[in-house]
Amino acid sequence: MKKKKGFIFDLDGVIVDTAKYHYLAWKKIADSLNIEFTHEHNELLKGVSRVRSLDIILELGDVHATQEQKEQWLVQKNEDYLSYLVDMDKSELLPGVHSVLNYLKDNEQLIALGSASKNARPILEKTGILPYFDAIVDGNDVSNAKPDPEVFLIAAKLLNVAAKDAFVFEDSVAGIQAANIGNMTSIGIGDDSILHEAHHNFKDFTFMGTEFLKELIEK
Ligand code: B16
Ligand code: MG
Repeated sequence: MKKKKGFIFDLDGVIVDTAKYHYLAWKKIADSLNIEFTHEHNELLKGVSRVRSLDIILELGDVHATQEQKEQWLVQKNEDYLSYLVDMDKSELLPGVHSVLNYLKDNEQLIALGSASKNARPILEKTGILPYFDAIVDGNDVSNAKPDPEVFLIAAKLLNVAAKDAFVFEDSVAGIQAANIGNMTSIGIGDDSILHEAHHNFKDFTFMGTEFLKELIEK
């Protein structure tokens, strides 16, 4: 039998579109501080940790704050963000996600999550896809943010696959760079003009035929 391959999924922007909820929660903080925060600004926060996201927003408004104040905003932001997730269910899975997971499981491949989010587990539970994952690596497990490859290296290790047998699905530039630095195959999900460093790119999973997955499995 051929060696199993490792398929590593980013969460936000690949499995679910939580960026819209992150945006709403950060916007409340930004508004209260009179900092202009647009959807374009929100792009800067994709794949970035919660702590770093707050720093970016404060830098946008040239606002300086004590550590204590920052901690308070971080708690407030997360509570607000979690309130948007309360009603989350499988209807929030991005197009094609379920079919890809099913195809990989039907073909006995290994699946991991590689996300910067500390809220990853409840999102996988709510959308009903937790049982598909052989390993979960999230913001609670890493100390270095993407483009550092740490999150994907840990995921590959847990799946017991070599970097050359690991395939990473990512929607952020930093995530694609992290996969490339880790010597893995990067597959951009989204706009190929933004994700041009990826080895392969698809607008979303519905554009990725099973032929492509078959090729990766048999590589
Ligand atoms: P949390 P990903 C990332 O998820 C988001 O893209 C990013 O916007 C967010 O700040 C980060 O998770 C941390 O999320 O506040 O839930 O810990 O794309 O790496 O799956
Ligand atoms: Mg992402």
